Amino acid sequence: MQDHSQPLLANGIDQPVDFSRADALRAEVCSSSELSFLMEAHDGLSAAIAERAGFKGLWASGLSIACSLGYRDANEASWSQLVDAVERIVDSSQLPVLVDGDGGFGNFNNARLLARKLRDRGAAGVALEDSCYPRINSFIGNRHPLADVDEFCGRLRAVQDTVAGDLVLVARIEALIAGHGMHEAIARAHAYREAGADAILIHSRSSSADEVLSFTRAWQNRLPVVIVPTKYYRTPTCEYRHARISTVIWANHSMRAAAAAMRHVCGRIFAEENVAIIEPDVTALDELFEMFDYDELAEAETRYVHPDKLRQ
Ligand code: SPV
Ligand code: MG
Repeated sequence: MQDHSQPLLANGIDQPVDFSRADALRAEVCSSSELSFLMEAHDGLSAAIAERAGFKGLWASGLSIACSLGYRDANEASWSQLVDAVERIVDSSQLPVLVDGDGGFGNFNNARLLARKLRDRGAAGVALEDSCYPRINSFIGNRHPLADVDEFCGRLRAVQDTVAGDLVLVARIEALIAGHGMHEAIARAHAYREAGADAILIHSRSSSADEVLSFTRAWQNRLPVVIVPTKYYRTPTCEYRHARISTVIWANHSMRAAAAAMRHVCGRIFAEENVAIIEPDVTALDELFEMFDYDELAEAETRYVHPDKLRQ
């Protein structure tokens, strides 16, 4: 198993630096006074592309990873499949990765096992939501049973006792999703802070940011606030700065972009029975070779392969 306490180059070569990816994520989510952004990734390619776009951190989205595997976001993928996907994301960029851990795949014991495995694969943080196993994507249907507060606090405490300092722990509140209102959301935020969370993710399915912004006014940044504006996407980002929100997660947009692009390209190729027409729409092979540093491989071959056997 690789030691991920230090960042890695995309090709897995250690790079000496003096802080870990968890430190980098903590700086983004917990310490920075600037608004931070985490970009969704669901595989190595999406991670590498997000890094090149300039993002400082990644969100390993449960929805997007499930979609890319052909599963529903309903705990159909197992915790070990999630951990495997996260490893590819981690190895394909140097960015800190906050992993969507759903509810932790069970009770406190499953949650702490998941956290330990994510830490071992190089994740920088895990977000755990106060849902019941099996859970379903927050935007589907109206039945989202909330976990008992004390039981969920036990999950958070178990994770902190297992990986304290090695992973940033984000407690995600589903009270607004489940229709329980602001009072319940704030009460849960207090409880999760007591239980050792490093940040609070307040989730909302509203098409306006009003309820998230009213949460931040009541919460007063007792812990940093993370939001996911998938449904209230029209809100200008300056409103989040004004509300002193810590971190915005763009939660699923690379996966949705990929789905749209694949649908377009497949449709055209099927109709045309030819690929000439879509060549300008697809990434050049040389760009992909450059992204994954094929030059490094060629250079390594000159050191490790007998000169007579080198590829021309
Ligand atoms: C995910 O990306 O899987 C999330 C965020 O949990 S959302 O789908 O918006 O609930
Ligand atoms: Mg999710």
